[in-house]
Amino acid sequence: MIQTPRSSCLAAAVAAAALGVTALGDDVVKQAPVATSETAAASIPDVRMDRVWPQVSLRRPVQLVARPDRSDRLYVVEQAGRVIEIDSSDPTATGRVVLDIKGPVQDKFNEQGLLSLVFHPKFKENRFVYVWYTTSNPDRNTLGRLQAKEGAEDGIIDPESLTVLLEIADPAWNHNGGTLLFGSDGLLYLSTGDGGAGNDPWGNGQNLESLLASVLRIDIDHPGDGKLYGIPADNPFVGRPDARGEKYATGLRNVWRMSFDRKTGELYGGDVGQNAFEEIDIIVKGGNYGWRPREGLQATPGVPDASQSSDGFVDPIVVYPRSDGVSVTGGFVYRGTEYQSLQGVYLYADYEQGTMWGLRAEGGKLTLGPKVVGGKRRFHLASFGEANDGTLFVCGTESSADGPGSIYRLSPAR
Ligand SMILES: [Ca+2]
Ligand SMILES: [Ca+2]
Repeated sequence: MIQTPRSSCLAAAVAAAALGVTALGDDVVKQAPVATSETAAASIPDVRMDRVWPQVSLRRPVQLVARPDRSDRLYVVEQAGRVIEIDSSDPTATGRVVLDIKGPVQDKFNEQGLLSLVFHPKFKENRFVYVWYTTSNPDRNTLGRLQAKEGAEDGIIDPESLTVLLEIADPAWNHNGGTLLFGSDGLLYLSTGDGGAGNDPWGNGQNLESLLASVLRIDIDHPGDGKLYGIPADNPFVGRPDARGEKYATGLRNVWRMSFDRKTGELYGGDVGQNAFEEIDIIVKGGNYGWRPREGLQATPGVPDASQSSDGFVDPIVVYPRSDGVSVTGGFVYRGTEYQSLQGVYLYADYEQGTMWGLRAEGGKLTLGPKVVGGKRRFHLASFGEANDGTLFVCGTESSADGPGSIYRLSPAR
């Protein structure tokens, strides 16, 4: 059953009512069964959320990352500037603090803090991790590198090793991106926000000389030109005097979460909207995603360069309006081997409403969905996370943005 984003919430409520389930109650939102004529490969299953590691105490968890060389270790980023390590083989794990950089991290306003962490693909050899955070005096968005310890202190990340690799002046407290990822090309990808405020008042979205409102791609292993990183020669704007070579894609308002599809290498991003539409984008090299002239597929009201036209802009593969949510949390394409029915489904959610959707796409085009697959009412779904075996999790807070933090494991509902 294909549902449009606009109708999906209502359809979910109707379907839940038909099943005798209280729609949008505290429990996982139940869905009507998919049509039996659909094959597993061409359908989208409902998704259940099972609470895991309830004894780990978390404050504002915003990301869950797998340690590449230890499949039994998950790292959870707390927004204030801590990282909690969980022994994922132990259901009664309590977690341990492996990093505390609350000092340099500025966590004053809702969208500030330690926002992302990524392990170097060769972490086992070099012990490097990278962090993206906001800092103050003056306000900056910052990419830092840290090193983890070995031996008896294995897993502990040394705060004294913090080295700042890149800083971007930040004109406002909101819209700070951002996800750090390594591509299969070994390069570091980073999403930045447009700077903040409303209507992109500094015009960063369409300014190729700004590192804001972008996905950046840099070579962390080969520094050069007086920087602590290198610029890949095949980045799309390299050699242009009117553009920053770090830019990989532009015209993005605030990609909070993005991920690579392990199988296809496609980069999926959830670009948080302003007053009207949230969007999911497949982010390609040199792509311009239209902010601020466009929000989703519409001309942005109240800006001088508003444009309905998609000329020169890459359209999102999915948008959803304010009636369905207010802040998109981009997720992952499921590529684990445990659940065949979820294979190839891209999951994403709304941070405020806790609704979760699934879709299928091929070659950058939507092929099925989106469909409401579940979620949890009043759960603030900050991030999805992917274990080394492809198992997907979500983390967030209960009841409010400052409520108790929790983690759920995802699986097909039946
Ligand atoms: Ca900002
Ligand atoms: Ca856009």
